[in-house]
Amino acid sequence: MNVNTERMKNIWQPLAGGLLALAFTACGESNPPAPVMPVPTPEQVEWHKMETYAFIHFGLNTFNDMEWGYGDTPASTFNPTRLDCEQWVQTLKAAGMKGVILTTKHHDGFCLWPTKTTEYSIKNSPYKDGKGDMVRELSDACHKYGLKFGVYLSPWDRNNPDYATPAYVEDYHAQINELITNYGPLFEFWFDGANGGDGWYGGADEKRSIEAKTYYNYERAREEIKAKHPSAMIFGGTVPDIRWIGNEDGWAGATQWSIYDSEPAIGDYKNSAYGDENQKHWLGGECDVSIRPGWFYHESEDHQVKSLAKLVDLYYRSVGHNANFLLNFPVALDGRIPAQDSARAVEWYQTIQGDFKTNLLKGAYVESSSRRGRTFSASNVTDGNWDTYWATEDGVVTGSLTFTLPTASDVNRLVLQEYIPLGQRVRSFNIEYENEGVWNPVQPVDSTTTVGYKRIVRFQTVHAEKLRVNFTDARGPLCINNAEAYLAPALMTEPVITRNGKDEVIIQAGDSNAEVYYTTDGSEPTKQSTRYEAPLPFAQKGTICAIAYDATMDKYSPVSTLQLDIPASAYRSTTPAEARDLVVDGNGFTPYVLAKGRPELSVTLDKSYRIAGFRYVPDQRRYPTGHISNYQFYVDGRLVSSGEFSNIKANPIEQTIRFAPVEGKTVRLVCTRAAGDVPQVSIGEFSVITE
Ligand code: FUL
Repeated sequence: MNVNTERMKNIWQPLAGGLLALAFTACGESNPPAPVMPVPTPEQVEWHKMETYAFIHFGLNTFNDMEWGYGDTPASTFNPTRLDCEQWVQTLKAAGMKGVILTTKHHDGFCLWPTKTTEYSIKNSPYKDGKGDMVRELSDACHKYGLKFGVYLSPWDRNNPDYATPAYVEDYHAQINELITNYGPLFEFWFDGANGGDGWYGGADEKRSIEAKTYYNYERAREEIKAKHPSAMIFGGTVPDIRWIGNEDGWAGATQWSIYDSEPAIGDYKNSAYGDENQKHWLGGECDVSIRPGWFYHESEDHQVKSLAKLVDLYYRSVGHNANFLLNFPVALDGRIPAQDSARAVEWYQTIQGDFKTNLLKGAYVESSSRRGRTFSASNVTDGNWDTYWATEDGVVTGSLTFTLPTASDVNRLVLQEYIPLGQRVRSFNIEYENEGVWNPVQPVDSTTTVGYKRIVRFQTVHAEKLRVNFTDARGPLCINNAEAYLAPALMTEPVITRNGKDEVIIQAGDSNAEVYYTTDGSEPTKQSTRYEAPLPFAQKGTICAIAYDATMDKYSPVSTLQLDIPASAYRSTTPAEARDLVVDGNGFTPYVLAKGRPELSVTLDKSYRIAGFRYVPDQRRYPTGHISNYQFYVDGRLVSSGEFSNIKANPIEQTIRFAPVEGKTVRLVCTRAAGDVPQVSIGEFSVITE
């Protein structure tokens, strides 16, 4: 089926539903509301229902401590010794994941299955003496444990000598065909959008440009994939079923339409976090994020596994914002998901389950402001049946649902779902609660705009006898199929520690009721440690550890740690001079924009140090000027390091470069290339690492 036929199917299916509705009318019931276009295919609806699934990044990069291999790393370096796909799948299952997507080939071109298209694959590695096949092993394990399986196949290939010519496109399509033919049902096919241009390309070692919209022939790929896997969702490319949410941080906007345009999809992700109700195509949002800073495993990030609080917050800002959550697990060199990552993921899932343990609307009495006949009555939103819904009459786009709780309870979460087979409608709503006969609005954590497949609203705990949801605007009659309310236990978030340009350490707790305690010697703080009251002067090297403590619940947050190198006051001057205050102020949101013709920053320190590396925090603003992708670093005029900040455009996290220590007083960071070849770059933060 081509894309257009498929889209016609989207239109006809709800219309066929309309015919069925006539039958209802004959029995004295009302018609279902007409669909509000666009609507999802049944396959897209099934995908929405998955909510959380996992990514696995594993390959040659793992063994070479890289994010974007250049395509020249020998296949012989791929050598996991204790590889166990069943361990991955058991972990992911215990973390509530419904499926897993494997990087079968990343940008370096190395294939994790014995492909016929290239020698750059697992068959030329020591793993199982070249007889291994990771795609088979993982798909088998998924099958065994009941997880769905999907593949990531990078279109950009830095190894293939034919890249950028028609011959590579044939190889690429042959790879797609091997994957769709030999490994059982796929739920998702991931086309990555990255292309930095340069690569090894069989020894050519050059930059190659392609026109991504036409070069890969995504339309043909779609037909081939859909012919064998009709329910597989296609991510990326020119004819996708779902869309990248536009960041690699794992969040979707609080206003989040599953509507967006797919032409031209490539590169047009500016408003993707929010979707656009005025566009033509149903494209649900997928939030991808790694459980660590990088997508691939790096020993240096062992201490940077995302905190429980961070992951829980991301759940609410992805699944709770009408998007799916794709959480990445970097597999380590031994071939296992590291123990602390597994434990964190399971702890995360248990916390989410704890938040949604007892539905306070179960058995509630539900009244609606109006309804569309008996079939579409308000009680449908609490009957646990996804396919029954409360609907309003044609032309009625506002309305309310009032729930009388079986017993008055404390409550701080509300889950709402729209019946999306008929389209996404709700534009805005608000929530009120009644206690002792008085109605008041709840205080939500973020805005109450769209609903879509699922909206979870977090609000400050209230004691409620009744709850009311007022739908204040919609694109058509309301169709709400589910409502649930919960009391989620408090989760103590770890404090955020920063040092500003005046060399003061500032520690902020996530919860305003919490007390903060800290240490400056690297030891774990408790409530017996020093209590944080005001900014703490700290013009020296050291380690600050802090915890939040809630005295009423006697509960600690996880510990946060900040390693501090030489103070801002040691950065005597910079060239350009105006950069100084911006790049050492501890705030990546206040960047210094480098001059166009001369993208470099020089820093003179107060004295000579043994310099062992540097840190560069890219511009953290939502629309950054640009990031350095390739750099040179000089100490006292001597070039000591040069290279690439891989994947910095999509994932602009702090970049740490280390080298053998050199004595020096002046350092210089030169941008030799901007990520995405933009005309100008900026620096959020810059600091040296001293021995
Ligand atoms: C990006 C890639 O460049 C990263 O390496 C990673 O695979 C991520 C999921 O997509 O675009």
